[in-house]
Amino acid sequence: MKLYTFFRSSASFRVRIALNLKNIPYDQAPIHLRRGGGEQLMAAYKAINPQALVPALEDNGSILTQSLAIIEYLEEKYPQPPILPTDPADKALVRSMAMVIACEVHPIQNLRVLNYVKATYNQTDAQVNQWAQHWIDLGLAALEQMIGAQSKRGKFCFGDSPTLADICLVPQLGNARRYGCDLAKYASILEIEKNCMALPAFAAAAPEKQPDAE
Ligand SMILES: N[C@@H](CCC(=O)N[C@@H](CS)C(=O)NCC(=O)O)C(=O)O
Repeated sequence: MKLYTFFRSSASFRVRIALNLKNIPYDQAPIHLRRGGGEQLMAAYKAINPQALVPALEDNGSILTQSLAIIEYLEEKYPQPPILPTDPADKALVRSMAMVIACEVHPIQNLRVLNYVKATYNQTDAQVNQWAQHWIDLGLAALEQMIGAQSKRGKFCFGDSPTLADICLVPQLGNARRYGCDLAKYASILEIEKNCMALPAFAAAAPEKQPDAE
């Protein structure tokens, strides 16, 4: 299995966590998102992922893109340990928490979006950071409320073992700090992050632990 990844990419971080949780060995093919204008934009990588985004996973000659699709593929192929609950309502809840991050927050503070906002609307770095902070804050506030509102909260977003929700949440917190968000008001989220990072699967997937880390 080969993961096209960038150490600082939070979507790649998600897949690295899932691979580690399931003890799946894999090789890394680093794609630098800034070097030379961005290796993701080069023809060689666009042949792998026409969206010019990391991650992409190569397995048995197939190339998979979109971190959530990749993680669900891993969940089906390697069901142990599970990262989704079995009850349909619980599963929908975990997916909805994951999607707060993956569908609503992350896409609008992604590198290409921020670059576009900056260049097209002539914004300063401070203004662009403010944009990122706004959307991250909105999502984290909702997630903090969702975590507190359900009865199955344990050490993690849902229950006492990590799920897809934690896999999406933890990498997003790195982005939140990078853009200067104040996380102190999210007590549950910070406690969950601490519990996740105590697990080797999360710790080993962290950006600074990757071979391409700068
Ligand atoms: N929805 C995609 C998002 C992938 C994505 O946005 N990746 C970012 C890094 S976290 C990227 O490759 N950005 C390159 C760019 O913005 O040019 C997924 O979950 O895989």
